[in-house]
Formats: sequence, C-alpha cells, structure tokens
Amino acid sequence: TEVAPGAVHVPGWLDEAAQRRLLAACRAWARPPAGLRTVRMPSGGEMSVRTVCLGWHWFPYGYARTVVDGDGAPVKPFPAWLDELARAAVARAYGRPAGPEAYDIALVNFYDADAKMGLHRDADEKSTAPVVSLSLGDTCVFRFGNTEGRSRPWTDVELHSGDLFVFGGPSRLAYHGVPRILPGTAPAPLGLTGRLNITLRVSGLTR
Ligand code: MD3
Ligand code: FE
Repeated sequence: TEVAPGAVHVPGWLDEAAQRRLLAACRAWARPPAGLRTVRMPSGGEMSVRTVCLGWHWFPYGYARTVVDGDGAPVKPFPAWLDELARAAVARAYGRPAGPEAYDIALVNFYDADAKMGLHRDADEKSTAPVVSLSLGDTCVFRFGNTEGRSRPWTDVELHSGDLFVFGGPSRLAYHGVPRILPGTAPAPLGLTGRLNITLRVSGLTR
C-alpha cells in the first residue's frame, strides 16, 4: 500500500522464520561492547527508545565510527546480508531494483510498553536512497506526517510484527514518529516483550 508518494507499506513481508532469525541477530547486536544504549539529546533529555547501531554510529545529530556518546567502542560491522535484505525490500516495495549505493547503516530501536518516538525527520544521511524499516514484536501506531513540519496532516498506520515499510522519493524527508506501542500484541512464538524496529540506510559517507 502506498501511504504517500514513495512511502510503501508491505504488511507481513517477513515470515515467522525470518522474524526469528532477525530477532536472534538483534539480541546478539544488543550485547556490549558497542551494544544497546540510551540516547541523550542535546537538550539533556533521554530518549525512551534504546538503540544499537551497525556500520555507523548515530548520535544526535551525526554519524561516527565509534560509540561517541557511549562506551567509546568501534561500532559493530554492518553485515553483507543486511544490504541484500535492504535491496530485496526496496525491490518488493517499488517493483524495481534498488540503486547502486550499498546499504551500510542499521539502527535497531527497542521499545518497551511505554516507549515513544516524537515526530522528527531523518536528515543525517548524505544519500537520498530509500530507508527500509522492519518491525518485530508488539504492534505500534506509526505516525506518518508531511515534509513541512510537525503538525497535521498526518496518517496513523499500525505496524505489526513482520511488516516492511520503505520511505523514498518525496517521503524520504517526511516527519514521522511512534506515538504508541500496543503492549502484549507480539506474536507468541517470537518470544519478544516489546517492539523492535530495524531501519536500513545508505550513509553516503566514506570510511
Ligand atoms: C520515514 N524509527 O529510527 S520506523 C528512526 O519505528 C525511526 O523505530 C521509527 O523513525 C521506529 O529514525 C519509525 C519508520 C521510518 C524510519 C525511517 C524513516 C520512517 C521514516 C526515514 C524517513 C522517512
Ligand atoms: Fe526516523
């Protein structure tokens, strides 16, 4: 379903086996060093979401090769299979192959029942390649806004475990956020309390 130009939602793209494999990988990535961390904003507040990065380390607002606002460790590598997964996702959503640039960043966000993400846009990448989003565990309410600012119009969409969302073209710089998690809605076989979101991105940066 195309929610807006370049914003395509593919419910249930990952089957149960694929969800289990991705969850197991996320659990390994969450371990130190360079594991799960709480992001502190320049204003001093902490994000309720916890995050682990692969390939490039995101901090507000930039990218580095070490965990500059955490344990100082080198960021974990971005595996080739995630680039392949991102390309398969773009091809599925748009019905045409992804561009030539390699996907080289994963941001994995962990949401407990009370976590939220305010409306923001992702403008720290130096590439216009689409962002690929994969959801695991509890359902969330995802708010897709406009490119002008944080006010209406917006569209609220439920994202379920296994859903794919691709944001490219005019939607790449749209405001978006996660106002609510629906606790206890994760598929039982997954064995996950809370929600995980994996975004795959092209940095446009050189190592
Ligand atoms: C639209 N994550 O990591 S995924 C983020 O569910 C982020 O954890 C949310 O926003 C989450 O920055 C929403 C959907 C998403 C991700 C990246 C986007 C939507 C996007 C980039 C551009 C436009
Ligand atoms: Fe975002």
